Amino acid sequence: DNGLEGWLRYSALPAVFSNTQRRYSSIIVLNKDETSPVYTAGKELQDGLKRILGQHVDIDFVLTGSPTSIVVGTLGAFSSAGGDTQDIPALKEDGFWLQTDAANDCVHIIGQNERGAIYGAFEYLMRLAQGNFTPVASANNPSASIRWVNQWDNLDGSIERGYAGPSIFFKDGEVVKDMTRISQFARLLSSIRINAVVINNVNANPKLFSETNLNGLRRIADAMRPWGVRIGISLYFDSPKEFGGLPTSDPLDPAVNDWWKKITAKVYENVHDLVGYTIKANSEGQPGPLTYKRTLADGANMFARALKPHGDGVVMYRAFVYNHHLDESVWKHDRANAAVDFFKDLDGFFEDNVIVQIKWGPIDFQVREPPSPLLANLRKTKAAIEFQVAQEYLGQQSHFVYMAPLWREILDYDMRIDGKDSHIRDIVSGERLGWSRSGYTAVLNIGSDTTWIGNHLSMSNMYAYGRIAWDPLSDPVSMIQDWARLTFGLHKIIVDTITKISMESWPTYENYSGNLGIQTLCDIIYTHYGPSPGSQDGNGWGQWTRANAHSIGMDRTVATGSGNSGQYPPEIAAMYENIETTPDNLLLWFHHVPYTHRLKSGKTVIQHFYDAHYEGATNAQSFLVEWAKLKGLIDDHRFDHVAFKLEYQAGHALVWRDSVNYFYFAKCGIPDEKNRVGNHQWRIQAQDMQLSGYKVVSVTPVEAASQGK
Ligand code: BDP
Repeated sequence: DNGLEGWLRYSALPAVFSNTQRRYSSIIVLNKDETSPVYTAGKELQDGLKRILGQHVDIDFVLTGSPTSIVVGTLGAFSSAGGDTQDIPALKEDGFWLQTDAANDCVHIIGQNERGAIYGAFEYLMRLAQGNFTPVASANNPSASIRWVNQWDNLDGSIERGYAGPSIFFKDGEVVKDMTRISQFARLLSSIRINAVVINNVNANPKLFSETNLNGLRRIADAMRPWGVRIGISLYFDSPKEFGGLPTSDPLDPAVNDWWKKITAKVYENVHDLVGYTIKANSEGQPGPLTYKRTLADGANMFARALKPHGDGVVMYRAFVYNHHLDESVWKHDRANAAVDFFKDLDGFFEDNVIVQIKWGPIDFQVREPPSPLLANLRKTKAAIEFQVAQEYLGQQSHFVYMAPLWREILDYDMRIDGKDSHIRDIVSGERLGWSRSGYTAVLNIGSDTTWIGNHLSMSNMYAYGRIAWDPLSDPVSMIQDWARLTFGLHKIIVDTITKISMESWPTYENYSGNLGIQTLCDIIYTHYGPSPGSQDGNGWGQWTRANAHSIGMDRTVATGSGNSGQYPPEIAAMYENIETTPDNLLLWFHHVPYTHRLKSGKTVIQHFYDAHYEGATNAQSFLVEWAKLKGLIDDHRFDHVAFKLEYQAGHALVWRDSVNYFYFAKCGIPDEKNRVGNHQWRIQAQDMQLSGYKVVSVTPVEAASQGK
C-alpha cells in the first residue's frame, strides 16, 4: 500500500463482522447527472460496499420504497420523488441526514444540498469500514460555511513549504494535463467535508491569467466539481501593472478596477462557481494597497466588487501583513502586534464579501503561541482562522507532530470579549458576533508523492483538520482512533499504538525544540528547519528570544515591553500583563526573565530547558519502539516508510536536544543540575572516527553539530 487512498482504503472487514452485516438490494441515486456529487456518492457507495463487505449492489435512479436499499440524494430531490421528509430536522448548508435501522430498513442519506449528500455517503462508508453497524438517525451540520484549504503551489511545479514532491496542479508554467491526481485529491477533501481549495501559492504569479492557464483552471474545477469541491485562486496584487500593462495597480484607480472586473469575468467564464480570491498583500515584500498609499480595505474591496456580480465568491484577505525589515526602533518592533495594528481600525470598512484570514497565532505557526489577538478585535468584519497542516515549523513531515490537540487548544480558548464567553470556535463559526460567513482554512501543501504529504502519519493532520472545521468540538483522541482504523486497520494494537504516538507527539516536539513560549528555535531566516537558536534574534522576521548572558524572553507587556498583551480583551490582557498569572508555557512569550527565574513548577527556567530537552529526546526514541509493535500487523511498505521517518526523528531529536541545551549553557554558563549538558564523554564524535569517503567540515550554526564539526 503506497498511501494513495489515504483513509479511504475500504479494506475488507474481517470475518468476525459477517453476522452483523445487512444485505443491500440497491443503491437509489436521486440524480442521474454524472457530474453531480450525488451521482459520485452513488458510485462511491457501490465501490465501498464491494470492497468493505464484498457485496455488489446495483444502482437505480427511481425511489421504490424497497426496504433494503440505500437512498442518496438532496432533500429537494427526495421530497419531489415522494420521500417522507417528516423526521428530518432542519439542515444547514452542506449538512446531511443519515438514518439507518437495525431491522431491514432503508438507509437514508439525504443532503441539504449535493455536497451534503456526498458527505453523508462518506460518513456511512467510513462507519462500515470501521465495522460500525450501530443504527443511527442524526442530522449533521457544519459549524461554519467556510471550510477551505490552501495549497502553496507555484506554476513551475514547486510548492512553497511543500514536503511531498512536485505539485499535482502545475508543471513548467502551466496547469497539468492529467487530472487523475486532482480528482483523487478532491475525493479525500470531500470525505472530510472540505468544500474548497485555493490551488496556487499566496505568493502568486499573474501568469495564472494566461489563456492556457484559464483553460487549465476550468479543467481543474471540472475535475473537482463532481466531488463537491470548489476552487479558488490566490492573486498577485500588482497584476494590472505586471501582467496587464497598466501604469499602476492603485486600488482607487478606475482603470485598475476595470482591469480586475474584466479578468474576473474571464475567470468566471471558465469556472462558473469560483469560490473566491485569496490575497497576500503588503506582506514579506509583496506589493499591496499600502504601496499606493491606500488602506488595506481599499485593496480588499476592489477585489470584492469585482467578484460580486458573479455569485457568492468571497475575498479571503490575509491578516499576515507585516514588514520583515527591521524598524529603526529595533527594540520596540514586535511583529506580534502587526495584525491588530493594521486591521483593528478598519473594522467595518470592508465589503460584506470580504473575510479577513487570520493565522491562529500572532507570529507564524510556531510550536506554541497564544491565539492571535486579532481574533478578538474584529466585530463587524468577518474572519476565518488559518491553520497549517503542513508542518513547516514542526519538523516538515520528517518529524511527526499530530496537531489536533494544538488546534483544539486554540479553538477552546475563551477570549472574553466584553467580559462574556467568547470561545474562538464560536468567534470563527460566526455565532459569537453574528457573522453570516466565516470559518476555517489551512495551508495543506500536498504533493505528487503517493503519501500526499510526505509522511503517512502526517495525513492524520489533514483528516483531523477537516473534522475539526466541521465540528470544532471533535475529540483529538477519537479522531486519531478513527483515522488509524481507516488507514491502517482495526487491530487494537494498531489503534492504541498510533494513538499513543500521536497524542504524545506535540508535547514531545515542544520539549526538544522550544519551551515556555520561546518559539520553535529552528532556523528562522529561511529553512525553518533544524535547531538554530542563534538565528532568532536581530533580524526582521522577529521571532525574538532576547536571550543574553543573564536573561531570556520577549517583554510584551504594556508596562515595560512591546504592549502586545494590551491587544487582548481586558481580562486576558490583565492575565498576560502579570508574570504571576501568565501560564508557564507562555512565560517567555510575554516576559523577559533571568535564567534563574522560578517557574510555577519550582524549577528554574534554564533547568526546565535542560530537562525538557532530555525528556523530549528520550520520548522521541520511544516512538520507534512503539511503532515496532506494528510489524506484521500492517503492510511492510508503509511500516518501513514510517519506521524510517521515526528513526530519523529519534536521531534528529538528539541533535535538537544537544544544540539547544549547549547553546544556552554556553550563553549563561549555568550548569545542568544533572550534569548532562556539554558532558557526553562517552560519545564518539563522527570527526574522530576513521572516515572513508567522508571529510570533516565546519557547520553553521556551530551548535547544530557536536563541537561544530
Ligand atoms: C511563512 C512561510 C512563507 C509564507 C508565509 C505566508 O515561511 O513561505 O509565504 O508564511 O504565510 O510561514 O505567507
